[in-house]
Amino acid sequence: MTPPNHAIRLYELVLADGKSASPYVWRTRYALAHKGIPCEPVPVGFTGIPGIQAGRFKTVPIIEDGATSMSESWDIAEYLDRAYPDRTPLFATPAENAHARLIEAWLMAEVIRKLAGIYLLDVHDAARPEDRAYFRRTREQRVNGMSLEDFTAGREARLPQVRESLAPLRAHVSRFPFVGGAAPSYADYVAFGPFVWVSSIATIPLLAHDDTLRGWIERCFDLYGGIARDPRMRPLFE
Ligand SMILES: N[C@@H](CCC(=O)N[C@@H](CS)C(=O)NCC(=O)O)C(=O)O
Repeated sequence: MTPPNHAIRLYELVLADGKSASPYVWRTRYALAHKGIPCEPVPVGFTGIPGIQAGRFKTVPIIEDGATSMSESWDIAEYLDRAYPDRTPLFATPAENAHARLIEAWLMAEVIRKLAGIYLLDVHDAARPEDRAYFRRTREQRVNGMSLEDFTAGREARLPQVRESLAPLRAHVSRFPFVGGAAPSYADYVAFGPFVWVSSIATIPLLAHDDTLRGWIERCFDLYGGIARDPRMRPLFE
């Protein structure tokens, strides 16, 4: 099948300054670029999501491709391979899909929770003003009613733990240029999304200046013409 002659519409979660911040949306942006499929980004804030297709979807990314629309980043990635099988595959084998899911499971269990304890208030402060009350209410519910201020208090002292939690990724990319080995794979996009997210909102850098993750992070930022690079990004390294 030839690539679509239309762009796939992608709803992106944007901050007050217009930057797209969601790590899940970034997976999809990279997935589309990987397959060489044009993308038409549509900015939306947290409170704008229920206004898309009469509230059919709860989260972004959401794509619209002709008559097909869907949310959920994994469903989207698998759909793209099904719908555009002649484009570079995201998952050349079922094992690639399974391995990328392991990367996600590790990140969710070991890294993302720790990142939330450092950056949740920064996300609130960077969100569109009209989204802040919603963000605060829903996220404070998720952390057992703690205020975002209390949840992130003393965060500098927890930076060493979150840095340590990235050790498996560090070990892997000191051996291979990408999580996928010689070339970037969907597992790279899953692992890289949180770094774009942090760069979008961080008021303290996540990583030490000499962190060996830097090479891989810069390689990911450079992919596909530097789609995630943005002069408004905040420092990721001390
Ligand atoms: N399982 C979903 C998760 C997506 C997700 O959590 N998106 C967040 C932004 S990072 C969202 O849309 N949140 C909407 C809300 O909080 O109301 C996926 O993989 O696409």
